[in-house]
Parts: sequence; structure tokens; C-alpha cells
Amino acid sequence: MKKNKIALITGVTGQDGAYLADLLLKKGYIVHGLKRRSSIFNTGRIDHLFNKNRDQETKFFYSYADLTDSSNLIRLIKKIEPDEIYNLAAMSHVKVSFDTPEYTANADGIGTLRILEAVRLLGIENQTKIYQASTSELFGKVQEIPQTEKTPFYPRSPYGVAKLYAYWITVNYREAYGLHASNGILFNHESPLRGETFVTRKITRAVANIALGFQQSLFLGNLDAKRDWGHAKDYVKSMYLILQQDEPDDYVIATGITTAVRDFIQKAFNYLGINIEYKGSGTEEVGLMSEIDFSRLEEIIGKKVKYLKPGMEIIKVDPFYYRPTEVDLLVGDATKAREVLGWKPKYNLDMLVEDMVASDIKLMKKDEYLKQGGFRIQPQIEDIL
Ligand code: NAP
Ligand code: G4F
Repeated sequence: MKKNKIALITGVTGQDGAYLADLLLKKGYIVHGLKRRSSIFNTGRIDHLFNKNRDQETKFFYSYADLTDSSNLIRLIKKIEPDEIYNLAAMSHVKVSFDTPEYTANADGIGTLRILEAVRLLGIENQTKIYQASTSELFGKVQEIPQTEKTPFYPRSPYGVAKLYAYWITVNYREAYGLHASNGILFNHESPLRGETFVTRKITRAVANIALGFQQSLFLGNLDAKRDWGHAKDYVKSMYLILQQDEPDDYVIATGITTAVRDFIQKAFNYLGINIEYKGSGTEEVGLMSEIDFSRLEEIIGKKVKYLKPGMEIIKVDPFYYRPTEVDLLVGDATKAREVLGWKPKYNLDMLVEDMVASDIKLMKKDEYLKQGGFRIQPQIEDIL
């Protein structure tokens, strides 16, 4: 009988960890997730994977680990003997990395070294493939448009710089010790499971709350930044494909289309029949509701709307959300991934926006959301797959 492959996913409680665990389990893998200790439950995205009653065979396991703790990682990798390691754990918030630069370097930079060293020390270089979650933040102040695997890097944040170290140490261990270690240089990818403080989810939650009458305005930072946004469900497939290759290599994963934050906002409101117009500039800029198609809005949210009217100012700028150094524009060219991996995204931006807004409306409408004072902020993956 063919043995099930064993995958180890660091950062399994995060957005990508949840989608990847689900994908690999569906492919017949045994999946071990690493999670760090938290003072509250933080397994909302993966709860459906546990066999809570312990009544059936389970293929999903998790262990406590932290990327800042080498002995912990070595012990677990020795015990689990994974065929594939997906290193997704990271302090992944660019703005927060300006506040916690040393921790970010430790977890995101040296954390990657700890994984690579564990594999080398344990002498399992020939049986364990490694995926490193690299990022379009490496391109930062972009040196060419669009960005490819050959575009020079110019990171613009402590996060980007930590990930630069992780990228190169992955390449170095591949060249120096023959590890099957690859970088996926993924552009921004979002979903209903996206963390609530990233701009897309912050917008789709607010759009749902404003439409339902639970929130009056949304404060944001730089509305002009442009990102190449895809769906996380498509992007985790590329991680799997990268590790199925005979040879390790590095790949850009992107949609090839870039959109400004202000246009993402427009799309999210448009889905509900609301049009936004901007007036003013800089910190004085506001976005107001210029037109409302009440029949569309009421049909989607399932209730009468008396609390919204054209002219209401709902988008405001708060410089708190500005970054000391910004990445103005990202747009990737994923030709290599398409040709070598056969990777092609299924979702376009309109489909992504619709998936996120529809999910947040469902979530905000849930009775328990209100009863808990808005505390249940993550949908369960099983609600949205
Ligand atoms: P995410 O939702 O923020 O998840 C990050 C995961 O890492 C969480 O499970 C988090 O645990 C865990 N983690 C953080 N610090 C840790 C530590 N010191 N030790 C162990 N675990 C730790 O991020 P994501 O969007 O899924 O992204 C996955 C990876 O891809 C990250 O490395 C990110 O930098 C990279 N990436 C993301 C994108 C994107 O657009 N999403 C694009 C390119 C690259 P908690 O749940 O306890 O916080
Ligand atoms: O959603 P963001 O915080 O994502 P960012 O900085 O692009 O980073 C994400 O994508 C990277 C891949 O390129 C990942 F490596 C990284 O881990 C993370 O997943 O911000 C997107 C843009 C920025 O230009 C930011 O300045 O939106 C702008 N923005 C405007 N107002 C805001 C806000 N960002 C956030 N988070 N919150 C705001 O209120």
C-alpha cells in the first residue's frame, strides 16, 4: 500500500496555513501543524480539521512550537519526519514590523534558518523538501514593472528585510547543501479568512458593518497604494505544486493585475449597489456615498435600510495607518509559474471581493456576533469552502 505523504506546516493557524492544511488533507496527506501558544483559542480557522470526538482516524495533528525556539523545532522535525515542510509562520504585518523590528527579524529571518538547519543537522536533506513563504514585499521600491524572479529586490520595511534574509538563506542552503528548498514569491493574497488588520479584510468587514448599520465610518491610511491581489485558495495550490517539482527553484505567484486601495473600496461597495465618490486630498480626503441602489442592497443583506443616505461620509484618512516607508506599487509576472508548474488562478479580483464581502455580511449577521459584542471575527473555513 502507498504510504501517505507527511507534511509539516508552520503557521497552520494563519490564513494560508488553514487553506493549505485543507488542500493537503484532501490530497491524502497526513498533516502536522505547528502552532504557538496563545492565551485565547486561536484555532478558529482550523477547528473543523480536528476530530473532537476522537471517534475516527485522524490525519491532522498539531504541536506547540515557535520559530524562535530551535530545540523545539529540531525535536518536532525529528519526531514527525516530514516529506514536505511548508514554512508559513511569520510576523506577517508590514506596519507592525516597524514597531517590532527585532522580533520580526528573529521569527521571519532567523526562524527560516532554524528550519533549514534542523533539516541539515538531522541529516534528512534528501528526504525532506522545504517551501519558504517569500513575498512580493522583497521588491519594495520596485526596480521594474512588472516584477519577475529576476527583478532586483529593494525591501522597504523590517518585515521585507527579514524576509530578504529568509529568501537568500533558503537559496544558500539549496546551493551549499543540496536541500530541496524553494521560495514562493507570493504577491498579496486575500480571502474571507484574511486577518482583520490587513487592508482588504478591514475594508470588507467595514463594508458589511456599514451596510448592516453597525458602523458609521472607516479610517484608513494610504488610499493610493497599489497591490496585485489574488485569492489565497489559488495561492496555496502553488505552494503544493512547487514542492512536487523534481528540482527546487523560486517562483513569482501573482495575477498580473494591480489595483489601488481606493478602487478595492469602490468594488466592495459596488457589490452592494453603493457608489463611492472621493473629495479633498491627503489627510482631508473623504469618501462619500454618492448613489445607493436600495433594492440591490436590501436584497443582499436581507433587511430594510433606513439608516443610509447619499452624501454620508464613510471613508476617512487617519495618518496613524501611514508607514514610514511605503511600497507604492506591486504587480507580478507569473509566467514561469504558469509554464513550469501549470499554475493559473481561478479567481479574479471581482470574484475575490464578492467572496469576502458576502462572507463578512454572513458573519456580521450571525446572532452570536452581536451577542458577543462583535467578538467572533473569523468565519469557520467550513462555512466558506
Ligand atoms: P498570517 O495569517 O499572519 O499567519 C501567520 C502564521 O504564523 C500564524 O499562524 C501565526 O500564529 C504564525 N506565527 C507568527 N509568529 C510565529 C512564531 N514566532 N512562531 C510560530 N508561529 C508564528 O499570514 P498568512 O497571510 O497566512 O501568510 C503566510 C505566510 O506567507 C507568512 O510567512 C507571510 O509572511 C507570507 N506571505 C503572505 C502573503 C499574503 O498576502 N498573505 C504574501 C506573501 C507572503 P498566530 O495564529 O498565533 O498569530
Ligand atoms: O493589507 P496590507 O497591510 O498588506 P501589505 O503591507 O501589502 O502586506 C501583505 O502582503 C505582503 C505581500 O506583498 C505580505 F508579504 C505581507 O505579509 C502581508 O500579507 O496593506 C496593503 C496596502 C499598503 O500599502 C498600506 O499602506 O494598503 C495600505 N493601507 C491603507 N490603509 C492600509 C490601510 N493597510 C492596512 N493594513 N491598514 C490600513 O488601514
